[in-house]
Amino acid sequence: TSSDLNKILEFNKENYAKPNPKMFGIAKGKNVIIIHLESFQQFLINYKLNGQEVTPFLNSLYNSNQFYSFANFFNQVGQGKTSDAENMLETGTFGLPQGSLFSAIGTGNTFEAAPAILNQTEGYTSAVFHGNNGSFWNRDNVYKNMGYQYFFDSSYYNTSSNNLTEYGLKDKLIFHDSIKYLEHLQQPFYVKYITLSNHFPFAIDQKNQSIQPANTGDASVNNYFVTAHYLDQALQQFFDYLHKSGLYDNSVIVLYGDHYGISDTRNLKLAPLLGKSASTWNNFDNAQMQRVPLMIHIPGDNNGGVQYQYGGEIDFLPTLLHLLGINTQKYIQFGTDLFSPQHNQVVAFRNDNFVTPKYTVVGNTIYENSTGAVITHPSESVKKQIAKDRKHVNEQLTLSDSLNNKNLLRYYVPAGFKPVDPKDYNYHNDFA
Ligand code: GP9
Ligand code: MN
Repeated sequence: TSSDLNKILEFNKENYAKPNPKMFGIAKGKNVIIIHLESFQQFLINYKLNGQEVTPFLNSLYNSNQFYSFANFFNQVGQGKTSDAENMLETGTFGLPQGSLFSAIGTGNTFEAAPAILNQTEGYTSAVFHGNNGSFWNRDNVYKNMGYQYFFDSSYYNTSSNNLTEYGLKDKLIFHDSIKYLEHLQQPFYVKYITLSNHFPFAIDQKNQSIQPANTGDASVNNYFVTAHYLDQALQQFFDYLHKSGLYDNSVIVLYGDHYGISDTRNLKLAPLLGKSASTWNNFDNAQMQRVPLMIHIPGDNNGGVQYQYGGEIDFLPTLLHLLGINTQKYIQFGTDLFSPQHNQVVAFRNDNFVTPKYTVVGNTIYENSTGAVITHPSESVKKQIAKDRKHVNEQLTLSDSLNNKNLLRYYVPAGFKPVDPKDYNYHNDFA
C-alpha cells in the first residue's frame, strides 16, 4: 500500500495546476453556498420549448457577468449518481467504477473533504440542507467523515404529504423552510442545498406545473421541462431571499447539475427537440449530452461571463479552494483548477470514455467535436495525443479507486490537517 500511495502522490504532484493569480483568493473568507441542481443538464440553459424559456431565471444568471458560467462542464458520475457528484465535488476523488462510493465504503472511509478543510483553514461552519431521509445514499454516515457539522435532512421540516414529491420535500419548500436554520449558522459558512423535485420520473402536482410539458411520446422526457421550470422558480425565490438578507453580497454561490435527467435511450425521443434526428443520433451525441451547468458567483466580481474551457466535476474542489485563497498542493485531488492556465481539459467519464476540447473518445472510436464525424484514419499526431489522454484518464481513475478502496488517506495526513473523527458529529434533530 505504501507503493500505491507513492504512485498517487507522484501523480498528484505531476497533475497539480497552480492557481491563476488573478483568481487566487478573490473570495477569501466569503460564505459558500452550493446549490445542487438535481438531474439538470446544460441543454436546458437558454433552451426554448414552444417559444418559451424553460429556465428564465437560471438563464438570466448564466448570461450575466456576475456568474462565471461554464459551457463545457461535464458530469462524471457512475452508478452512484447524486452521491458520486457530491463525492467528486467535495473530496476531489472519483466515485467507484460500480455502485456508489457513499454506500459501499463511505462509512469507514477517510476523507479530506471540503467541510473539514474549510473549517480547519479558515474557520468555516458547514451544513447540508436536503429534503430526503438522512440515510439515503448513506449520507448520515458519509457527511460525518467529511466533517459536516450539521445535516438538516427531512426530519427538520414539515413533510406532510402535500409538501412532498417522490424523493422528499419540494424544492420551493426546502429553500424556504431551511432559512431559520441557515440564519443560526456562524459565518463564514459552507452550505449545500441538494434539490430533488427535478428527479426522474419528473412528476409534480398540478398546481406547481406552470409550463406545458413537451410532446415527445415519452412522459418522463415531456415532464422534465415542467419540473426544471419549477426548480427555476424555486431558485428565483431563494435568490430573492439571498439579496434581501445581504447574503448575495458576501457569498460565493455555486450552481451545478449532478448528472443527466434524460438517459441515453430516451435521448432518441429528445433529439427532435434539439433539432437532431433520432436516426443519426449516436454515442457522440450521448457524450455531448453529459454537459451540466457549473455557475459561480463571486461577490463583488463583475468579470464573469461564459467560460469555454473543458472540465468536469472532479475539477471543482481545487477551483473553489483556490478562489478562497487556500493552497491545494498538499491535498490529494484528481482534478485541476478550471481557472488555472495549466488546467487539464481532458474530461474522464467513469467508464473510461473521455472528452477533450477537440475529440470525443468512446471505446476505440474517436469523434471530432467540431463536426461529430468519426475519425477513421487518425494521423500519427492525433493517435499520439489520444493515447496520451487515454493514459491520463486510466491513471486518474485507477489511482482514485486504489486510494478509496484501500482507504489510503488513513496514511496520508497533509501538514497541519487534523484527521476527521466522525464521533464528533451527530445530526439528531435537537438544533431548533
Ligand atoms: C435523493 C436524491 C436523488 O436523496 O439525492 O439521488 P439520485 O437518484 O439522483 O442519485
Ligand atoms: Mn441526482
